[in-house]
Amino acid sequence: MDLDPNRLLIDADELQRHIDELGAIGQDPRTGGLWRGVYTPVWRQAVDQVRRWLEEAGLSTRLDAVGNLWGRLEGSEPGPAVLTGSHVDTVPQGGKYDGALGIHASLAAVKALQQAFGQPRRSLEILVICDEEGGRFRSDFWGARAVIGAIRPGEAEERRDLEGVTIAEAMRQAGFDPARIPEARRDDVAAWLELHIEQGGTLEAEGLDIGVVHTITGHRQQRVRVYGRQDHAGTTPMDIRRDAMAGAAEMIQHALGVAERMGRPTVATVGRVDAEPGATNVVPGLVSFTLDLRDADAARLAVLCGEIDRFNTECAARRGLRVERELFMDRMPVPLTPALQDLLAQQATRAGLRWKSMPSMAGHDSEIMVERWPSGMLFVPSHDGRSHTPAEFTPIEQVVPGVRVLAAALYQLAYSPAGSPG
Ligand code: HGY
Ligand code: MN
Ligand code: MN
Repeated sequence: MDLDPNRLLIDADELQRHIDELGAIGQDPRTGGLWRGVYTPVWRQAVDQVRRWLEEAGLSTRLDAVGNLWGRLEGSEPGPAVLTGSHVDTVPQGGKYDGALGIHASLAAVKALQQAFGQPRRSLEILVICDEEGGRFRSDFWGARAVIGAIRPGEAEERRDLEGVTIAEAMRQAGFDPARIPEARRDDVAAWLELHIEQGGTLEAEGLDIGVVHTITGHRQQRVRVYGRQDHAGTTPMDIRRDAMAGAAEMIQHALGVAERMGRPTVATVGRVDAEPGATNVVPGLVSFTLDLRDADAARLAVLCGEIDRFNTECAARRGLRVERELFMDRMPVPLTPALQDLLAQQATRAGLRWKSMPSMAGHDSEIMVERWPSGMLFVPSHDGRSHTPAEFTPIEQVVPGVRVLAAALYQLAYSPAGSPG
């Protein structure tokens, strides 16, 4: 049976309440920005709050071995489950829609389907992913990689936060056992769908309601360490210094310049710089900076990364410095499942919505899920194209159409006899 997405009852008031209530957990009162790093007390507070909402909706819940939260609506038939959801963690000073809106939308969609059609044929699960941003450990889609079984042995002991705490230690402090990480792997999944804010300005600028994501950008994240010679700021003449800051500054300017010269959609970002010893009157001996490099085209991404690596080596040699690179993430562009793109587009059309097929310059858990099972993503607009900032906002009247499309696609996958995810 073909479902008219506009006939589903979506509770917009409850949606807005959930956005605001979860959006208050981990909020900085000075800025309104959110910080929910994985395994921190506020992260746990947020997970517990969502768990209560899932249970109020009648779903059975569980936390898996890495702290992903699952809410399950049992299907009438045995077999693989249909998953939907997004991540509960945030970047530092983040907004209340990135990740969270996918969780709220999944819950609203499942509740609307349950109310209208009762028990699904296939089990429907909402997945609240523990860590997508890598904001605390630069952990490369930690939660989603655990679900597909792609966490390397020993990785939890290697990755550290800025205080030097390993993921393994943080897991134990939060009540999880790193030795059980492999138990988080799922092998009984039919499909994954994720609703997310666009985080860019295309949909709003073009007056569109829905984005259907065809490709998720290629993405390299690294820390560059520049070693020089620590010296006195007053007595060391400029011409004999081996100044790590002078080298790092030249490298940073060059990296940003390469992306500017390559033009859209290529991007390069230096989000953090640290200097040691970090005193006003000391020439730093070590400067480290993070580099986030992206392009939706693999060849362009290779040019960007290659040019930057070559320059950093040449600049260090010229200035008598040593340069090292620590890679946190190195991912090629990822196409999402065509059959699920078609399904989302079909539902958006059926709902009378204006939609377009588009790439995502943001990384998402869907790029990990699609390694193992059919996966699709839909976007709702971001006001002013802003995200990763407390200014992040999507008016509820632009959220509800996305929930309708998500619900209608989930209906096809989990209720309709024809629902084959492709
Ligand atoms: O950085 C990203 O694109 C995503 O928010 N993790
Ligand atoms: Mn994000
Ligand atoms: Mn996100």
